Amino acid sequence: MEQEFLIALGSNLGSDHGDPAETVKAALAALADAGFRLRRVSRFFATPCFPAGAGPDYVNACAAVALPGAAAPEVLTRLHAIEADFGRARVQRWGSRTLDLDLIAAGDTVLPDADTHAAWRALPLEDQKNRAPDRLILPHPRLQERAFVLVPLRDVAAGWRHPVLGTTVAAMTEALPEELRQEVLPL
Ligand code: PH2
Ligand code: MG
Ligand code: MG
Repeated sequence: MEQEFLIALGSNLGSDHGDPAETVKAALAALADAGFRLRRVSRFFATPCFPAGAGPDYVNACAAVALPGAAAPEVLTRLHAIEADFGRARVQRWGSRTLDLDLIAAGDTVLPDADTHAAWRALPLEDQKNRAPDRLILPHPRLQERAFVLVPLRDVAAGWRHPVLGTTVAAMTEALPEELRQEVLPL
């Protein structure tokens, strides 16, 4: 079967396409225009900015997509091109953004290798703020902690199993503290 890519979409500033929700909607159209096959798209959710107080609330969503013949690096290149089209400037880590497209997973691919993946997963929060990987790490090393990723992801890939942790999206979502899950509100 074709590899399936899981993508997280987010905006907390809006863009030429409109407010954050309209921007996320336009981004889905842009993905299709760029050759992605949108297999499943989640509901849109309003989510408090992480870290708290660092900016306006986000609109987040997730999509399960295919890009025939492409592997993860090519997908990432296309996501960055769409972000640039939407006026995304990479100013500050975790800063506000017109459009953020994150590659969360590529089937059961682990990149660059299990040890490096474990090291990034274990990175303390203080270091996370200052250190960004210069290589593609898959699955996304923080996915299991983030309600704004997991709750939308559950709409499109509840049964996807994390290739390192061995748990499904449904189980990872259930494992989140209740108060974090409840902050993620369908629009
Ligand atoms: N993305 C970030 C930083 N903080 N907070 C929310 N709620 N949603 C996001 O998508 C998000 C964030 C960096 O990409
Ligand atoms: Mg990003
Ligand atoms: Mg992001």
